[in-house]
Amino acid sequence: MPGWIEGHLEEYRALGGVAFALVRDGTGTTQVILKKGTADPSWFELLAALPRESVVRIEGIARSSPKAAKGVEFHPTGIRVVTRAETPLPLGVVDRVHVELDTRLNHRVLDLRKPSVRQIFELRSALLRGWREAFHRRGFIEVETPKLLRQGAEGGATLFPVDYFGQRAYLAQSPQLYKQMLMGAGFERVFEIGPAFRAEPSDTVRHITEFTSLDAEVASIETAEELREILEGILREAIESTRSALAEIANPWAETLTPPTVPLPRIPFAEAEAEFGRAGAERDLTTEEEKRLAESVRERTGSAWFFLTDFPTAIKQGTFYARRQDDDPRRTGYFDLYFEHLEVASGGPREHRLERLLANLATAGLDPAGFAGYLEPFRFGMPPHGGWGLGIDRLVQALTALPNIRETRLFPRDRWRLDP
Ligand code: AMO
Repeated sequence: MPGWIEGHLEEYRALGGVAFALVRDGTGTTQVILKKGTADPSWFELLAALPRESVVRIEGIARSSPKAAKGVEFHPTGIRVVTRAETPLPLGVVDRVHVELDTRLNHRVLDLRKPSVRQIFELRSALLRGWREAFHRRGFIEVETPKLLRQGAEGGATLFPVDYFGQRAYLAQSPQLYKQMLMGAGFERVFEIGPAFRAEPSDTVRHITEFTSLDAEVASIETAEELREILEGILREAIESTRSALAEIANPWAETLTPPTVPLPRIPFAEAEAEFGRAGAERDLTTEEEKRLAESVRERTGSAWFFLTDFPTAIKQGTFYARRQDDDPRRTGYFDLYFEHLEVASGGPREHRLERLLANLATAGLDPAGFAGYLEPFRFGMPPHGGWGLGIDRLVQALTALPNIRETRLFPRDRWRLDP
C-alpha cells in the first residue's frame, strides 16, 4: 500500500546490498528497506550520515512481512530529512544502559520517546478516561474549581504563596472547599480532575509538589460506607476498562492489571492500633507501621487494596471539615484507601452543620473570617455530604509498581526540580 511515514530515525544499518532504517512514530517502529539497484543511491549516503533521532519523512509502499516488527516493511520511493538531531544525544533512546532517573528527567523529552516510558502515559490516559466514564455512568457532573485561592484547606505548612497583584494568594492544595460549596449549590454529585499543589519539602518516592487530584463529592450520604462503596466500584471499573483499552493497543501493562475484588477489606484504625500494641496513641501510622499493616492485611485477606477506616479526631484535627461521629466525637468517619503501604485516597463524611464547623475551625486554630466565602452556603441550607480525593500519580504508581512517583508524571515537580 502506498503511503508515508514520518518519525525519528532510530537506527541505520547497511549490510552489503541492503540497508535497514528503523523509523519510530506514535504507532511503533517501522523497518524501512533500501535495496541496491532499486533505491536511489544518494539515500544510502544521506541516511548513513544522518544522526540518530533526526526526523525523516519517507514516502513509499508498505508490504506485509511476518519477520518485521509490526508485521510490515516499508519500501521507499522518496526520503526527506525534516529536522536534523544534534550530536551527541544527551540521553540515548534505544541504548540498553542504566541511566539515573535524574538524568532521564533532565532530558525528559528524549526519555519519553522510549516505548516503555510512553506506555506508562498510555496507561495513565486510559485510566483517566475510565475514571471519568465511571463517574458519568453514576450521574456525576465534572467541575473545575479555582486554583488561585486566598485560603488553603489542608494546612498552612504546605501552601505555595503567589503574589496576586500585590495581594497574597495561594495555589490550591485541593478543590476541597469548592466541592463542598457545590453541595450547597444543589449539584449533588460532582467530580474534578485537576492539579493540586503541595509545598511538600519531603524528599520521598511518593511525594511531589504538583500532582493530579481526582476528587468527588456526594450529597445526601449518611455514612462513610456509602462513599466507600462508590469509590471501590469506580476503582474497579476504571481498572477494568484500562485493561481492555491497553490490550487493544498491545500495551504490555494490560497483562499486569488486575481489577480488585470488591468489597475491599475495611480495617478500623483502632484495630490496626491494637495490632501494633499502641491502642489510643492517636497518632498517624509511621511508614514502617503502614508496611506491617499492608502485609498483615494481605496475609489475612489476600488483598493488596484495603480501607483504613474511622480515623481518630486527634489525627484529623487540622481537617476541620471532617465530621466527628455523633455518638463518639473522638472518632471521624474518615478513611484512607491503601494499595499495599501506599496511601492512594483519603475522604469521609463532612460536617454540614455550621455551629459544629465553626467549633472545628476554632479547635484547629483557624479564623472563620478567612473562610467567609466557604462558610456562606452553610448558612443557607447545606445537605449532608461527603467525598474523597485520590492522587492519580499514586494510583499509577500502585498499578505499575514503579519505584518512584516522578516516573508517573511527564514533567514532575519536586523540592529540587522546576525544569524542564
Ligand atoms: P489528602 O491530603 O490526603 O486529602 O490528599 C488526597 C490524596 O492526594 C494524594 N496526594 C499526593 N500525591 C503526591 N504527592 C503529594 N505530595 C500528595 N499529597 C496528597 C494522595 C492522597 O491520598 N481534601 C482531601 C481529600 C478529601 O477529603 O476529599 C485531601 O486533599 O493520593
